[in-house]
Amino acid sequence: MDPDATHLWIHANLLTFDRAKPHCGLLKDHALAVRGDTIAAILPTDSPEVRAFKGKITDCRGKFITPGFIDCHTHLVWGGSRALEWEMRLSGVPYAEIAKRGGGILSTVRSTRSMTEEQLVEASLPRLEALIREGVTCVEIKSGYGLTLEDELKMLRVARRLGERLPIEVSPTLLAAHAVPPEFAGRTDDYVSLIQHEIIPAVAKERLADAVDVFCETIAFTHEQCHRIFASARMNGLAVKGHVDQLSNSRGAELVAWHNGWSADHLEYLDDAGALALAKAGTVAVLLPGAYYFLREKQKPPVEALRAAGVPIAVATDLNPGTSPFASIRLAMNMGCVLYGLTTDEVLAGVTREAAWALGRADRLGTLEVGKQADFLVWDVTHPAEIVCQLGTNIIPERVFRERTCQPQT
Ligand code: DI6
Ligand code: FE
Repeated sequence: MDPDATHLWIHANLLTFDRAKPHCGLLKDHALAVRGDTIAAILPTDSPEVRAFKGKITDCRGKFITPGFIDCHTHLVWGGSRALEWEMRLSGVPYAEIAKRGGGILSTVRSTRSMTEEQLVEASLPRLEALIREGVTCVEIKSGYGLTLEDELKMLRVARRLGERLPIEVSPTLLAAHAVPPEFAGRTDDYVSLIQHEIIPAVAKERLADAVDVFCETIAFTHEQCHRIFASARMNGLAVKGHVDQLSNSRGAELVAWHNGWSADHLEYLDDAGALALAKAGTVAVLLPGAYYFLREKQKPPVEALRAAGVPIAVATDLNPGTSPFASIRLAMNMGCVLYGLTTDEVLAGVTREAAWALGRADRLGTLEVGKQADFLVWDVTHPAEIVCQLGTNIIPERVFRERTCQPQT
Protein backbone atom coordinates (compact mmCIF):
# COMPACT_ATOMS: atom_id res chain seq x y z
CA MET A 1 0.00 0.00 0.00
CA ASP A 2 1.06 3.61 -0.61
CA PRO A 3 3.22 4.47 2.45
CA ASP A 4 1.92 8.06 2.39
CA ALA A 5 -1.74 7.09 2.70
CA THR A 6 -3.33 9.13 5.48
CA HIS A 7 -6.83 7.76 6.03
CA LEU A 8 -8.28 4.29 5.72
CA TRP A 9 -11.93 3.21 5.60
CA ILE A 10 -12.20 -0.49 6.59
CA HIS A 11 -14.91 -3.20 6.62
CA ALA A 12 -16.69 -1.54 3.71
CA ASN A 13 -18.65 -3.08 0.86
CA LEU A 14 -17.22 -1.18 -2.09
CA LEU A 15 -19.28 -0.58 -5.22
CA THR A 16 -16.32 0.12 -7.50
CA PHE A 17 -18.22 0.27 -10.83
CA ASP A 18 -15.35 -1.61 -12.44
CA ARG A 19 -16.82 -2.26 -15.89
CA ALA A 20 -15.21 -5.70 -16.07
CA LYS A 21 -17.10 -6.91 -12.98
CA PRO A 22 -20.83 -7.65 -12.59
CA HIS A 23 -23.21 -5.97 -10.09
CA CYS A 24 -21.58 -2.58 -9.73
CA GLY A 25 -18.18 -4.21 -9.18
CA LEU A 26 -18.93 -5.14 -5.56
CA LEU A 27 -15.91 -5.89 -3.36
CA LYS A 28 -17.08 -7.24 -0.01
CA ASP A 29 -15.31 -6.33 3.23
CA HIS A 30 -12.63 -4.17 1.66
CA ALA A 31 -10.59 -1.20 2.75
CA LEU A 32 -10.13 2.04 0.84
CA ALA A 33 -7.07 4.22 1.51
CA VAL A 34 -6.72 7.87 0.63
CA ARG A 35 -3.66 10.08 0.16
CA GLY A 36 -4.36 13.77 -0.28
CA ASP A 37 -7.27 14.02 -2.70
CA THR A 38 -6.57 10.65 -4.35
CA ILE A 39 -7.59 7.04 -3.79
CA ALA A 40 -4.29 5.39 -2.82
CA ALA A 41 -5.24 1.72 -2.33
CA ILE A 42 -8.12 -0.77 -2.37
CA LEU A 43 -7.44 -3.98 -0.44
CA PRO A 44 -9.28 -6.69 1.50
CA THR A 45 -9.75 -5.54 5.08
CA ASP A 46 -7.90 -8.60 6.38
CA SER A 47 -4.73 -7.98 4.35
CA PRO A 48 -1.42 -7.45 6.23
CA GLU A 49 -0.96 -3.91 4.83
CA VAL A 50 -4.28 -2.87 6.31
CA ARG A 51 -3.43 -4.38 9.67
CA ALA A 52 -0.05 -2.58 9.67
CA PHE A 53 -1.61 0.83 8.81
CA LYS A 54 -0.81 3.55 11.36
CA GLY A 55 -2.90 6.52 10.13
CA LYS A 56 -6.53 7.48 10.71
CA ILE A 57 -9.03 4.62 10.46
CA THR A 58 -12.80 4.73 9.98
CA ASP A 59 -14.63 1.45 10.58
CA CYS A 60 -17.58 1.25 8.16
CA ARG A 61 -19.02 -1.90 9.82
CA GLY A 62 -20.36 -3.32 6.58
CA LYS A 63 -21.75 -0.09 5.15
CA PHE A 64 -21.52 0.47 1.38
CA ILE A 65 -19.21 2.93 -0.35
CA THR A 66 -19.95 4.30 -3.82
CA PRO A 67 -18.18 6.93 -5.89
CA GLY A 68 -19.63 10.42 -5.40
CA PHE A 69 -22.76 10.89 -7.49
CA ILE A 70 -22.61 12.98 -10.65
CA ASP A 71 -25.67 14.87 -11.89
CA CYS A 72 -24.65 15.29 -15.53
CA HIS A 73 -27.59 17.42 -16.78
CA THR A 74 -29.01 20.39 -14.85
CA HIS A 75 -30.19 23.94 -15.49
CA LEU A 76 -30.00 24.85 -11.80
CA VAL A 77 -29.16 28.54 -12.20
CA TRP A 78 -32.34 30.53 -12.79
CA GLY A 79 -34.38 33.42 -11.49
CA GLY A 80 -38.11 33.64 -10.78
CA SER A 81 -40.68 30.89 -10.44
CA ARG A 82 -42.88 28.96 -12.84
CA ALA A 83 -45.11 27.41 -10.17
CA LEU A 84 -48.20 29.21 -11.50
CA GLU A 85 -47.52 27.84 -14.97
CA TRP A 86 -47.35 24.39 -13.46
CA GLU A 87 -50.77 24.98 -11.92
CA MET A 88 -52.06 26.04 -15.33
CA ARG A 89 -50.66 22.84 -16.84
CA LEU A 90 -52.43 20.84 -14.12
CA SER A 91 -55.70 22.46 -15.17
CA GLY A 92 -55.10 21.34 -18.76
CA VAL A 93 -53.31 24.23 -20.51
CA PRO A 94 -50.55 22.68 -22.68
CA TYR A 95 -46.84 23.61 -22.30
CA ALA A 96 -46.74 24.95 -25.88
CA GLU A 97 -49.79 27.19 -25.25
CA ILE A 98 -48.17 28.64 -22.11
CA ALA A 99 -45.03 29.36 -24.14
CA LYS A 100 -47.17 31.12 -26.79
CA ARG A 101 -48.63 33.38 -24.09
CA GLY A 102 -45.10 34.51 -23.20
CA GLY A 103 -44.47 31.95 -20.46
CA GLY A 104 -42.20 28.91 -20.58
CA ILE A 105 -38.45 29.29 -21.08
CA LEU A 106 -38.83 32.98 -22.02
CA SER A 107 -40.51 33.82 -18.72
CA THR A 108 -37.43 32.44 -16.91
CA VAL A 109 -35.24 34.39 -19.34
CA ARG A 110 -36.92 37.66 -18.28
CA SER A 111 -36.40 36.97 -14.57
CA THR A 112 -32.83 35.72 -15.03
CA ARG A 113 -31.81 38.72 -17.13
CA SER A 114 -33.10 41.10 -14.44
CA MET A 115 -30.92 39.59 -11.69
CA THR A 116 -27.31 40.24 -10.72
CA GLU A 117 -24.70 37.52 -10.43
CA GLU A 118 -24.91 37.65 -6.63
CA GLN A 119 -28.72 37.39 -6.66
CA LEU A 120 -28.55 34.38 -8.96
CA VAL A 121 -25.94 32.72 -6.73
CA GLU A 122 -28.23 33.18 -3.72
CA ALA A 123 -31.26 31.86 -5.61
CA SER A 124 -29.38 28.79 -6.85
CA LEU A 125 -27.55 27.79 -3.64
CA PRO A 126 -30.48 25.92 -2.02
CA ARG A 127 -30.92 23.78 -5.12
CA LEU A 128 -27.26 22.85 -5.19
CA GLU A 129 -27.28 22.21 -1.43
CA ALA A 130 -30.16 19.76 -1.92
CA LEU A 131 -28.15 17.82 -4.50
CA ILE A 132 -25.10 17.81 -2.21
CA ARG A 133 -27.18 16.40 0.67
CA GLU A 134 -28.06 13.44 -1.53
CA GLY A 135 -24.43 12.69 -2.35
CA VAL A 136 -23.75 14.66 -5.52
CA THR A 137 -20.04 15.59 -5.72
CA CYS A 138 -19.98 16.75 -9.35
CA VAL A 139 -22.72 18.63 -11.17
CA GLU A 140 -23.16 19.90 -14.69
CA ILE A 141 -24.78 23.35 -14.87
CA LYS A 142 -26.08 24.86 -18.11
CA SER A 143 -26.63 28.46 -19.07
CA GLY A 144 -29.57 29.09 -21.42
CA TYR A 145 -31.81 31.56 -19.58
CA GLY A 146 -29.75 34.59 -20.60
CA LEU A 147 -29.69 34.36 -24.41
CA THR A 148 -27.49 37.44 -24.87
CA LEU A 149 -23.69 37.45 -24.79
CA GLU A 150 -23.67 39.31 -21.47
CA ASP A 151 -26.39 37.25 -19.78
CA GLU A 152 -25.01 33.88 -20.91
CA LEU A 153 -21.57 34.86 -19.55
CA LYS A 154 -23.28 36.01 -16.34
CA MET A 155 -24.97 32.63 -15.88
CA LEU A 156 -21.71 30.76 -16.48
CA ARG A 157 -19.91 32.95 -13.94
CA VAL A 158 -22.66 32.12 -11.44
CA ALA A 159 -22.07 28.42 -12.12
CA ARG A 160 -18.37 28.88 -11.47
CA ARG A 161 -19.01 30.83 -8.26
CA LEU A 162 -21.34 28.11 -6.97
CA GLY A 163 -18.46 25.64 -7.31
CA GLU A 164 -16.25 27.99 -5.31
CA ARG A 165 -18.86 28.44 -2.56
CA LEU A 166 -19.71 24.76 -1.97
CA PRO A 167 -17.70 21.51 -1.84
CA ILE A 168 -18.66 20.27 -5.29
CA GLU A 169 -17.10 20.12 -8.75
CA VAL A 170 -19.01 22.08 -11.40
CA SER A 171 -18.94 21.25 -15.11
CA PRO A 172 -20.34 24.36 -16.85
CA THR A 173 -22.09 24.12 -20.23
CA LEU A 174 -23.07 26.87 -22.66
CA LEU A 175 -26.69 26.45 -23.79
CA ALA A 176 -27.22 29.69 -25.70
CA ALA A 177 -29.21 27.62 -28.24
CA HIS A 178 -31.98 26.90 -25.72
CA ALA A 179 -34.66 29.19 -27.21
CA VAL A 180 -34.78 32.02 -29.71
CA PRO A 181 -34.67 35.26 -27.69
CA PRO A 182 -37.53 37.74 -28.30
CA GLU A 183 -35.17 40.29 -29.94
CA PHE A 184 -34.46 37.68 -32.64
CA ALA A 185 -38.06 36.54 -33.22
CA GLY A 186 -38.34 35.46 -36.86
CA ARG A 187 -34.54 35.73 -37.29
CA THR A 188 -33.33 32.47 -35.81
CA ASP A 189 -30.42 32.19 -38.25
CA ASP A 190 -29.08 35.57 -37.13
CA TYR A 191 -29.17 34.41 -33.52
CA VAL A 192 -27.34 31.21 -34.51
CA SER A 193 -24.67 33.37 -36.16
CA LEU A 194 -24.30 35.37 -32.94
CA ILE A 195 -23.81 32.13 -31.01
CA GLN A 196 -21.27 30.84 -33.55
CA HIS A 197 -19.24 33.99 -34.01
CA GLU A 198 -19.50 35.84 -30.71
CA ILE A 199 -20.88 33.86 -27.79
CA ILE A 200 -18.92 30.61 -28.26
CA PRO A 201 -15.56 32.35 -28.90
CA ALA A 202 -16.06 34.63 -25.86
CA VAL A 203 -16.95 31.69 -23.60
CA ALA A 204 -13.97 29.69 -24.87
CA LYS A 205 -11.62 32.65 -24.37
CA GLU A 206 -12.73 33.13 -20.76
CA ARG A 207 -12.76 29.33 -20.19
CA LEU A 208 -16.27 29.61 -18.77
CA ALA A 209 -17.63 26.33 -20.18
CA ASP A 210 -16.41 22.81 -20.93
CA ALA A 211 -19.07 22.06 -23.53
CA VAL A 212 -21.76 23.49 -25.80
CA ASP A 213 -25.33 22.17 -25.71
CA VAL A 214 -28.28 22.78 -28.05
CA PHE A 215 -32.04 22.20 -28.04
CA CYS A 216 -32.49 20.40 -31.39
CA GLU A 217 -36.25 20.27 -31.87
CA THR A 218 -39.02 21.47 -34.18
CA ILE A 219 -39.94 24.11 -31.57
CA ALA A 220 -36.32 25.25 -31.10
CA PHE A 221 -33.29 24.86 -33.42
CA THR A 222 -33.06 22.76 -36.59
CA HIS A 223 -30.58 19.99 -37.26
CA GLU A 224 -28.72 22.31 -39.66
CA GLN A 225 -28.52 25.16 -37.14
CA CYS A 226 -27.28 22.80 -34.43
CA HIS A 227 -24.66 21.49 -36.83
CA ARG A 228 -23.32 25.02 -37.30
CA ILE A 229 -23.22 25.58 -33.55
CA PHE A 230 -21.40 22.27 -32.93
CA ALA A 231 -18.86 23.04 -35.64
CA SER A 232 -18.10 26.36 -33.93
CA ALA A 233 -17.84 24.66 -30.53
CA ARG A 234 -15.29 22.18 -31.80
CA MET A 235 -13.28 24.87 -33.59
CA ASN A 236 -13.10 26.67 -30.25
CA GLY A 237 -11.96 23.56 -28.39
CA LEU A 238 -15.25 22.85 -26.58
CA ALA A 239 -17.02 19.50 -26.31
CA VAL A 240 -20.56 19.07 -27.62
CA LYS A 241 -23.78 17.56 -26.32
CA GLY A 242 -27.45 17.99 -27.13
CA HIS A 243 -31.08 17.95 -26.03
CA VAL A 244 -32.16 15.68 -28.86
CA ASP A 245 -35.03 13.51 -30.05
CA GLN A 246 -37.17 14.51 -27.03
CA LEU A 247 -40.46 15.50 -28.65
CA SER A 248 -39.83 14.22 -32.19
CA ASN A 249 -37.04 12.50 -34.11
CA SER A 250 -34.93 15.19 -35.77
CA ARG A 251 -31.92 12.86 -36.14
CA GLY A 252 -30.34 14.80 -33.30
CA ALA A 253 -28.58 11.78 -31.80
CA GLU A 254 -26.82 11.10 -35.12
CA LEU A 255 -25.74 14.74 -35.24
CA VAL A 256 -24.22 14.61 -31.74
CA ALA A 257 -22.55 11.28 -32.57
CA TRP A 258 -21.18 12.70 -35.83
CA HIS A 259 -19.48 15.42 -33.78
CA ASN A 260 -18.16 12.82 -31.30
CA GLY A 261 -20.29 14.41 -28.60
CA TRP A 262 -20.03 13.62 -24.92
CA SER A 263 -23.73 12.90 -24.56
CA ALA A 264 -27.11 12.85 -26.28
CA ASP A 265 -29.84 13.70 -23.78
CA HIS A 266 -33.58 12.85 -23.49
CA LEU A 267 -33.91 10.48 -26.53
CA GLU A 268 -37.59 9.58 -26.14
CA TYR A 269 -37.93 9.42 -29.95
CA LEU A 270 -34.58 7.76 -30.66
CA ASP A 271 -34.69 4.93 -33.23
CA ASP A 272 -32.36 1.98 -33.89
CA ALA A 273 -30.19 3.93 -36.33
CA GLY A 274 -29.72 6.66 -33.72
CA ALA A 275 -28.81 4.11 -31.03
CA LEU A 276 -26.22 2.51 -33.34
CA ALA A 277 -24.71 5.91 -34.12
CA LEU A 278 -24.34 6.66 -30.40
CA ALA A 279 -22.73 3.25 -29.78
CA LYS A 280 -20.27 3.72 -32.60
CA ALA A 281 -19.22 7.17 -31.39
CA GLY A 282 -19.06 6.16 -27.70
CA THR A 283 -21.57 8.94 -26.92
CA VAL A 284 -23.44 8.50 -23.63
CA ALA A 285 -27.26 8.40 -23.64
CA VAL A 286 -28.46 10.63 -20.78
CA LEU A 287 -32.02 9.74 -19.73
CA LEU A 288 -34.11 12.34 -17.89
CA PRO A 289 -37.23 10.71 -16.49
CA GLY A 290 -38.11 13.81 -14.43
CA ALA A 291 -39.06 15.84 -17.53
CA TYR A 292 -41.04 12.86 -18.85
CA TYR A 293 -42.90 12.71 -15.53
CA PHE A 294 -43.62 16.43 -15.15
CA LEU A 295 -44.76 16.76 -18.78
CA ARG A 296 -46.87 13.59 -18.48
CA GLU A 297 -45.23 12.31 -21.67
CA LYS A 298 -46.25 8.98 -23.11
CA GLN A 299 -43.26 8.14 -25.27
CA LYS A 300 -40.42 6.43 -23.37
CA PRO A 301 -36.82 6.28 -24.57
CA PRO A 302 -35.94 2.94 -26.24
CA VAL A 303 -34.02 1.43 -23.34
CA GLU A 304 -33.92 -2.01 -24.96
CA ALA A 305 -32.41 -0.64 -28.18
CA LEU A 306 -29.79 1.28 -26.17
CA ARG A 307 -28.86 -1.88 -24.26
CA ALA A 308 -28.76 -3.99 -27.43
CA ALA A 309 -26.48 -1.48 -29.15
CA GLY A 310 -24.23 -1.24 -26.06
CA VAL A 311 -24.73 2.50 -25.51
CA PRO A 312 -23.64 3.66 -22.03
CA ILE A 313 -26.68 5.01 -20.17
CA ALA A 314 -26.56 7.86 -17.63
CA VAL A 315 -29.42 9.30 -15.58
CA ALA A 316 -29.76 12.91 -14.42
CA THR A 317 -32.27 15.31 -12.86
CA ASP A 318 -32.59 17.91 -15.69
CA LEU A 319 -33.27 20.25 -12.75
CA ASN A 320 -34.98 23.29 -14.32
CA PRO A 321 -37.90 25.59 -13.40
CA GLY A 322 -40.28 24.39 -16.11
CA THR A 323 -40.16 20.74 -17.07
CA SER A 324 -38.19 19.18 -14.21
CA PRO A 325 -38.40 21.29 -11.05
CA PHE A 326 -36.89 18.88 -8.52
CA ALA A 327 -33.44 18.78 -6.92
CA SER A 328 -33.15 15.07 -6.15
CA ILE A 329 -30.79 12.72 -7.95
CA ARG A 330 -32.20 9.76 -6.01
CA LEU A 331 -35.72 10.56 -7.20
CA ALA A 332 -34.42 10.73 -10.78
CA MET A 333 -32.82 7.29 -10.27
CA ASN A 334 -36.03 5.93 -8.81
CA MET A 335 -38.01 7.29 -11.79
CA GLY A 336 -35.45 5.68 -14.12
CA CYS A 337 -36.41 2.32 -12.62
CA VAL A 338 -40.16 2.82 -12.15
CA LEU A 339 -40.95 4.80 -15.31
CA TYR A 340 -38.28 3.62 -17.76
CA GLY A 341 -37.63 0.06 -16.57
CA LEU A 342 -33.93 0.52 -15.84
CA THR A 343 -32.39 -1.82 -13.25
CA THR A 344 -31.01 -0.52 -9.96
CA ASP A 345 -27.49 -1.46 -11.15
CA GLU A 346 -28.06 0.59 -14.32
CA VAL A 347 -29.21 3.73 -12.50
CA LEU A 348 -26.38 3.46 -9.96
CA ALA A 349 -23.85 3.19 -12.82
CA GLY A 350 -25.81 5.97 -14.53
CA VAL A 351 -25.00 8.53 -11.84
CA THR A 352 -21.37 7.41 -11.37
CA ARG A 353 -19.31 5.73 -14.10
CA GLU A 354 -21.48 6.64 -17.11
CA ALA A 355 -22.20 10.17 -15.87
CA ALA A 356 -18.42 10.73 -15.57
CA TRP A 357 -18.06 9.75 -19.24
CA ALA A 358 -20.93 12.09 -20.11
CA LEU A 359 -18.91 14.97 -18.64
CA GLY A 360 -15.53 13.98 -20.10
CA ARG A 361 -14.25 13.24 -16.60
CA ALA A 362 -13.93 9.45 -16.64
CA ASP A 363 -10.17 9.71 -16.18
CA ARG A 364 -10.69 11.21 -12.70
CA LEU A 365 -14.24 10.48 -11.52
CA GLY A 366 -17.02 7.91 -11.56
CA THR A 367 -15.40 4.73 -10.22
CA LEU A 368 -13.51 3.61 -7.11
CA GLU A 369 -10.05 2.99 -8.53
CA VAL A 370 -6.52 3.67 -7.35
CA GLY A 371 -5.43 7.04 -8.71
CA LYS A 372 -8.94 8.50 -9.02
CA GLN A 373 -10.16 11.52 -7.09
CA ALA A 374 -11.23 10.77 -3.52
CA ASP A 375 -14.92 11.67 -3.98
CA PHE A 376 -17.04 9.00 -2.37
CA LEU A 377 -20.10 8.30 -0.23
CA VAL A 378 -20.62 6.00 2.73
CA TRP A 379 -24.17 4.59 2.65
CA ASP A 380 -25.98 3.23 5.69
CA VAL A 381 -27.81 0.50 3.73
CA THR A 382 -27.82 -3.28 3.76
CA HIS A 383 -28.25 -3.56 -0.03
CA PRO A 384 -27.43 -1.09 -2.86
CA ALA A 385 -31.05 -1.19 -4.11
CA GLU A 386 -32.07 0.69 -0.93
CA ILE A 387 -30.25 3.76 -2.27
CA VAL A 388 -32.74 3.82 -5.15
CA CYS A 389 -35.88 2.51 -3.49
CA GLN A 390 -35.94 4.36 -0.17
CA LEU A 391 -36.53 8.06 -0.78
CA GLY A 392 -36.44 11.07 1.50
CA THR A 393 -34.17 9.63 4.16
CA ASN A 394 -30.67 10.79 4.95
CA ILE A 395 -28.67 7.59 4.64
CA ILE A 396 -25.25 9.09 3.92
CA PRO A 397 -23.35 9.30 7.20
CA GLU A 398 -20.25 10.46 5.36
CA ARG A 399 -19.65 12.32 2.09
CA VAL A 400 -16.00 12.71 1.12
CA PHE A 401 -15.12 15.33 -1.50
CA ARG A 402 -11.45 15.40 -2.50
CA GLU A 403 -10.42 13.85 0.83
CA ARG A 404 -12.25 16.48 2.87
CA THR A 405 -15.07 14.89 4.83
CA CYS A 406 -18.14 17.07 4.50
CA GLN A 407 -21.10 15.88 6.46
CA PRO A 408 -24.16 16.41 4.34
CA GLN A 409 -25.82 19.52 5.78
CA THR A 410 -29.21 19.02 7.29
N1 DI6 B 1 -34.68 20.73 -20.87
C1 DI6 B 1 -34.90 21.99 -21.29
O1 DI6 B 1 -34.03 22.75 -21.41
C2 DI6 B 1 -36.28 22.22 -21.72
N2 DI6 B 1 -36.77 20.90 -21.47
C3 DI6 B 1 -35.82 20.10 -20.99
O2 DI6 B 1 -35.96 18.93 -20.67
C4 DI6 B 1 -37.15 23.25 -21.03
C5 DI6 B 1 -36.66 23.96 -19.84
C6 DI6 B 1 -37.69 24.98 -19.33
O3 DI6 B 1 -38.89 24.82 -19.54
O4 DI6 B 1 -37.27 25.96 -18.68
FE1 FE C 1 -32.52 19.97 -20.05
